Amino acid sequence: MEKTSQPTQALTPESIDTFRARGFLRIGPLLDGETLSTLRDEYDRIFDEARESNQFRNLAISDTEELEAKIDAPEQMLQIMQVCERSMAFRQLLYDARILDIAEDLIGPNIQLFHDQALSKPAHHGGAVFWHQDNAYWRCHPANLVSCWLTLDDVDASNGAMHLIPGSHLQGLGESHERSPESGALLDVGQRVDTSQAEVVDLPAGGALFHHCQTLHYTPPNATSRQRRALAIHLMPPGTRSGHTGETLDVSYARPMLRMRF
Ligand SMILES: O=C(O)CCC(=O)C(=O)O
Repeated sequence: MEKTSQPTQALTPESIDTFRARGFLRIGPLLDGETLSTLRDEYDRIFDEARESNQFRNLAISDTEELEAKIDAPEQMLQIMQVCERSMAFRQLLYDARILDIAEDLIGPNIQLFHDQALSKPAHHGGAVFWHQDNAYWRCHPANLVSCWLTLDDVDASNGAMHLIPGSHLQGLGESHERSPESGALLDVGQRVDTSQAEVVDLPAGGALFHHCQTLHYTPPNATSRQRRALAIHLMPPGTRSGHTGETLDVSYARPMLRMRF
């Protein structure tokens, strides 16, 4: 754990104001070439292993354990939770000052991991992640979590860049997002979203975008010949409670403290 008493200021006051008003902030390039190359290798290894051991989900289809169903589905929105428990490189990334300094400016000096996840849209048949607010699923209190979304490939609208609605974090949709009873796939709340307001954030490989846990966002399918590998690190102040259990999300190997200031 990084232990330091000197607060840093990674963002300008204008950038912090932008995040507060709009619910997201494009950082742009964040990872250096060596880190990017290591993480790409590890990402591919983790996905190969996850396919072999059937330890991944395809969010584009109903929640099934059947490997063939997941692999043979026409659309692939592949998710692996807690890559930081499968790879030291991804665990080390959690403590990266380039990420934590920005998070500190957005959620305060004490930072705990909620969880991380790898989100892969393969070339040609990458599936969408429908419009949603993360905290509609998580129901964390207080709703003061921030996600760092990192891209390991160049990402634009054609291969799955994030679309976000500015200011949408300021009000919840008032309902949780359910899974479709027919397909089990995540329900698209798009019909309740004024998508004309959406902004698309392009990122280079090694780029980062931070968004608030209530910001409405969506990523489109990937029909290009370019894969889109991404990673989301979800961060929270210690003491955050689960709305599902009412319990504090205690510090553990799965949810380590990443930064504390004394
Ligand atoms: O990577 C994606 O396509 C979706 C990511 C996402 O929804 C998130 O980070 O909350």
